[in-house]
Amino acid sequence: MTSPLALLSPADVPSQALASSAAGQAPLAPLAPLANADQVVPLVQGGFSRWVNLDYAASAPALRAVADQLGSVLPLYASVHRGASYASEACTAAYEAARYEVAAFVGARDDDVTIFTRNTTDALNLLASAVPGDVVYLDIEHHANLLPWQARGDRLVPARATLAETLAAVEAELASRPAALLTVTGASNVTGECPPLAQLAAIAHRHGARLAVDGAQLVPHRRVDLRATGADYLAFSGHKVYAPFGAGALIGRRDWLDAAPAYLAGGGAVREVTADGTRWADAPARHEAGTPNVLGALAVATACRVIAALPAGALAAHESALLGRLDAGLAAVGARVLRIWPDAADRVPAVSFTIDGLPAARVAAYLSAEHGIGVRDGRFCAHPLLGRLGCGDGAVRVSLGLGSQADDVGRLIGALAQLRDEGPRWTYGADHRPTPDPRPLPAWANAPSGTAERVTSPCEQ
Ligand code: ALA
Repeated sequence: MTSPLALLSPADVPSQALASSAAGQAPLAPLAPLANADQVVPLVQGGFSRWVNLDYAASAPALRAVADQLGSVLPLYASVHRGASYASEACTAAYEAARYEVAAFVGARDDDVTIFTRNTTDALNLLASAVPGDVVYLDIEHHANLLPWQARGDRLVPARATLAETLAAVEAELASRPAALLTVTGASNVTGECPPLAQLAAIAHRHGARLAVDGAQLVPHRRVDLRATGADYLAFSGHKVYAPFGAGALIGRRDWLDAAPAYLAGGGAVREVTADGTRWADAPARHEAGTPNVLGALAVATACRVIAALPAGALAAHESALLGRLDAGLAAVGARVLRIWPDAADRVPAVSFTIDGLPAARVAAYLSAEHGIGVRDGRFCAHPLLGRLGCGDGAVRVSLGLGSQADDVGRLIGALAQLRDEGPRWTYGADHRPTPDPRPLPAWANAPSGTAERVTSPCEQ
């Protein structure tokens, strides 16, 4: 048998498969080269298909520029802030330059601090450890911007039927009792809807609170400017901005972060340690104990540079054109698209939907198995929101980004129409997985025994 890795080489794909998938791309072709261009995946019925990645909201593919940059750095990779070697000095300079670059990318104020974290969840947990007072949050949030506040016993405001009413409810809550912080998503990871950040910052500030923004789903699609919006904190993840190397960032006001206990106790976070006690460093070092993820931070900075270099408005125009096609296609196949608010004017390209009579998990499995289309299904780590939207059993989410093309949307809608009109052509088990599933995993995905174990996380339910 041919090795699974060889099977996944584009060279092995029948040329008509690539040719047919290339048809109809123009004019909405990828805006920047990706590291996985022309990747193919096996299909259950045999053969291969260009991988149609419609799951950018979970984790976006790496930019080619990011992968190349890390390749250039690796020969001189060394630890930062800890060595006198040429390599260590080069890496330290690059790491601190990355911090500066990320801060500039999000319009940080001169006295803001930028802390490299693992991801958005890590950044928001760090912020939660530093807020000196009550926090007000909504029930539409991803668990990353919900569980840290729930754990502290903070104040939940249920979203209302409209965005306008929700803003009024938030304002009423802040007016009723002082809070230190209002925290909101910049864009819903379920519906793509974007609350108005400048307006929320004004509401928070009117009542003596600060505004934190979960930027995980917003930063990949819109330029977020802390200065211009007045937002006080922004958290985001590298893996959603085409830099999937394990780093994220928290950027914002320095005072709370300088006063907070060190997020992790360890080397690099201190000024002086004696047998009796420790004098901690200020942020960012205070919250970056241990050897930092230098390559991850450089990856984030490189991705920010690539996105910043796109022509003004190009990304939003590209994604909005694709979103328009997606909306129209989903309506044509009878999908029920989830929305939180009828009056949210701005949306990033993440759309969740259900199809009557078809479990979300079955739809997602079918798209992958028979068409090579990757989407996410489930409750998207936003269980309260899915409950509020009447989707306790989950939904299907399609999400796009700068590497998406018109053909991706066309292939999705064609596959859904086929499912509606003819049903699946393969058999699926009670767990909705294709049965049998003859698709080999690549060698690197197999456990040493040769059998890949599939781990199911609660988020997938
Ligand atoms: N937060 C990511 C998502 O919504 C993982 O899919």
